[in-house]
Amino acid sequence: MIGELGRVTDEPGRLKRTFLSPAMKRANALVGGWMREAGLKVRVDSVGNLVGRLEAANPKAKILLLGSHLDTVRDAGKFDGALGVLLPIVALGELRRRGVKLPFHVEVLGFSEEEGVRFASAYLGSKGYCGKLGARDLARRDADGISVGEALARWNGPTPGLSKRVGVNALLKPAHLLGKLIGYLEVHIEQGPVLEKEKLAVGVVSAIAGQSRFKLTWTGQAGHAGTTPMMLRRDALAGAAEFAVGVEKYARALPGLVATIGALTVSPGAGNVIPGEVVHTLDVRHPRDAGRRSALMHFGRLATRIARQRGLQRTWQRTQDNGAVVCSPELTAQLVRSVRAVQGRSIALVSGAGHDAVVMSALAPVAMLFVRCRGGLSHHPDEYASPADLKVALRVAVHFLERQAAE
Ligand code: HGY
Ligand code: MN
Ligand code: MN
Repeated sequence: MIGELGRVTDEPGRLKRTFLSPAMKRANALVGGWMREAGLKVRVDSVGNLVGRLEAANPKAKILLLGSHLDTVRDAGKFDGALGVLLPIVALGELRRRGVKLPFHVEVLGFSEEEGVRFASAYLGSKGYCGKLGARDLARRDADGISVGEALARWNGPTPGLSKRVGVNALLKPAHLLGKLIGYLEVHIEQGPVLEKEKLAVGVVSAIAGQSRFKLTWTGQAGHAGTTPMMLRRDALAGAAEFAVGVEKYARALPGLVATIGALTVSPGAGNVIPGEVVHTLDVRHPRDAGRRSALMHFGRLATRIARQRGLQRTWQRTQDNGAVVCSPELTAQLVRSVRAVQGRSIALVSGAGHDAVVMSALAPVAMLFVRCRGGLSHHPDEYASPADLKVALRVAVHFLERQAAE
C-alpha cells in the first residue's frame, strides 16, 4: 500500500503531492478504496481531507480519531504522513477479521495539507477539520497567485444557494465537539536517529517542538557585475548569505535549537548582474517556546545589523507560528501500555518535526507513535521503515484499539 500510494505524484519521477492537486485527488480515491474494503464509510470534506468512518452500534458513542497527512514535500519519501493514514486502515481491517466490534466510533483521517509546500503555511487540512481556518489562512496565495479560499472554492465547486461567505463560515465549524472525542492517535516515522540508536522499532512522543516559519526579503541594488566596485555594492545575496551563516552559528551554539533556510530565490538571477533582491524562508524550532522566542529576537537583531551595514532593506513575513505541544499524558500512558505489551520496552521522544497532532491537540487529547526509520532520513526519496518495524507498529495499534474497547 505504501509503495502504491508512493507512486501517486504530481511530478513523474519524484514524489510530490500538494494541497488539492490532481495527485491529491487520486490519492484520496486510492486510499478511500482501501478504507471501504476495511468496512469504513468514506467522505472527502470541504478542505479536501479524506475521512473514513467506522460506526459503533451505539450512535451516542464517543469517537476515536486516527490519522495523519496525505500531502508530501517535494521529492518526498513515501512514509511521511502516508504511514499514519494506512496503518489504522490495516489495523481496523484486522479487528474486523477477528470479529472485534469497537464500542466507539472511529474516524481515520487523511489530512489534505500538513507540509505547507503550496501555500507556505502548514496544517491547512487539520486546521480545516478543527474549524481553525481563519481569514489570514484563506488569503494566502500560492506561486500562481491563487488564494487558499479560491483553491477551496474550485475544489468544492459552486455551492448552489450558498454565498461564498457562508462557504467560508462552514470552514470555521469543527468536525466534532470536544466532549465527543476520546482522542487522536497519529502514527508517524520518527524522522530522526533516536529509535535506531536505541535499537527499538517504535517509541512514543512526549512533546512536539514549537516552530516558526518566515519569508525574508532582502532588497539591495542590482547592477553590472563587471563595472561596479565591490565597496559601492548593495548586494542582496551577500547580505542574505551573511545572515544564513549567522543563523547557523547561533543555532549550533544553542542546544535544542534548529534553524533552516530551505528555499531561496535571487533576482534578477543573471550571472553578470549583482543580486538586487533575495527572498528566502526561515524555519526555527525548539522544544521550549522560550528558547525559540529568544532565538527569533537574536535573528531579528542580526538581520537589522546586516541590513544597516550593507545598505539593504529587509522585510520579514511570518508564515507560521506554533507553540510546543505536550501530548496527553493519559492517552500516551495507554499507548505506552500497548508498546510495552508488544515491544517490551517503551521510550519517550520529543518530536522536532511538526505534525497534525499539533493542531488536533486543540480538539482532543493527542498521542503519537513513532516508527524507526533508516538513518533517521526523511523528506527524501530514500526514507524507509522496515516491514518488521511496521509490523510492530501495527500490533501496537491493534492492541491499543482492543484495550480502548475494553476500557
Ligand atoms: O516540517 C515539518 O515539521 C513536518 O514535516 N511538517
Ligand atoms: Mn513532513
Ligand atoms: Mn509528516
